[in-house]
Amino acid sequence: MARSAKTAERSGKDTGGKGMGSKAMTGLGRDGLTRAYHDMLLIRRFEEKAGQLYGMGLIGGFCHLYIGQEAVVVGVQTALSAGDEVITSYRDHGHMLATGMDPRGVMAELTGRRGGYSHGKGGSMHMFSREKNFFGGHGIVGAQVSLGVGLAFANRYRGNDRVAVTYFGEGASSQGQVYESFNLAALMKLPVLFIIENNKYGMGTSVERSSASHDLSKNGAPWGIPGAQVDGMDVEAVHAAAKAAIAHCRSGAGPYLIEMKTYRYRGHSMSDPAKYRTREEVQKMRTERDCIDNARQRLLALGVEEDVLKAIDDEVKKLAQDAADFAQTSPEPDPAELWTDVLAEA
Ligand SMILES: Cc1ncc(C[n+]2csc(CCOP(=O)(O)OP(=O)(O)O)c2C)c(N)n1
Ligand SMILES: [Mg+2]
Repeated sequence: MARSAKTAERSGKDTGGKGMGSKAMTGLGRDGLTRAYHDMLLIRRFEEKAGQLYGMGLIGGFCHLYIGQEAVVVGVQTALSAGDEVITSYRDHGHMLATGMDPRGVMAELTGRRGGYSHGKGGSMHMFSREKNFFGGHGIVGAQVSLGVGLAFANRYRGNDRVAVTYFGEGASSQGQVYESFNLAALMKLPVLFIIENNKYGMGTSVERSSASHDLSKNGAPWGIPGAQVDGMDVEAVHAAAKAAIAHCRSGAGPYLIEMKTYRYRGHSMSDPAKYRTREEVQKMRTERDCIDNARQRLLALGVEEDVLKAIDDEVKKLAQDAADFAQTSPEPDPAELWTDVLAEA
């Protein structure tokens, strides 16, 4: 297991950068990579549209965009099996779309409309889908890590073979409850995959300034949790590492930790003074390391026609526009619903 994750790490590093196409990997295969390209592009276009709606004043409250990080969630999702569970932070729109949730329902939740996943009462950070095994959407930094371990505990208790994937940022990775969660997961050998999305910054604090650990994949080492560091801008490297890690978790060997080295292009949330990094740094990542451009180059190198990629571009643009239209026409919640769906009666 550890060896295959390391291999994924190496291949991610080897193929990182602009010229990826020339060293095409076939970790996902041509069809799988085409699908991943579609899914990453859908997230990007959806998020761009959400940014526009926010600018028009149609989205209230918080809104954290996932632009730049798409390869992480898409690469991991391609490695999951039916029934596996996902939980994440407030930067969650990409995770929802990757699990197959309907873009209309997600966007309508952002605009606070009745057609949204939480009937317009949850907003960007609070959406769930039992059907797709998506457990939110959490605004308290690090809280989803403990909850993800709880999901894994429930699976162990019920005797099924499901794996729970819990995503969190590198900022959250220094939180106390994360280490409590590591301890319990390792002690009970729970089937949980911890994914640290290291996009280099908490709100405005670089990881160098917030973490004494500089290889976050080793953060579970005191509890014997194996880890891998992966190029999170390379969807195939993410897929390969996640596949090996999930097999480890499902085999009963306990938790696994992957640090995905990624980057967010937009601000932390919609208001961000952006004083903590230079424009050049962002631009360099966008032009040299973009996960979608790189997948595109690789697909062309594999012989996929420009026309096929153009059709995907057109399709996802339509899906994002359709979601935006729905999110503006779906009615607002009825005031009579103020107290419904607030508490679950057990
Ligand atoms: C317990 C708690 N402390 C502080 C905050 C405020 N806060 C919101 S996001 C954030 C930064 C988290 O950074 P990271 O975990 O790297 O995730 P990213 O935003 O980069 O996805 C902070 C400090 C919070 N929501 N919850
Ligand atoms: Mg971060």
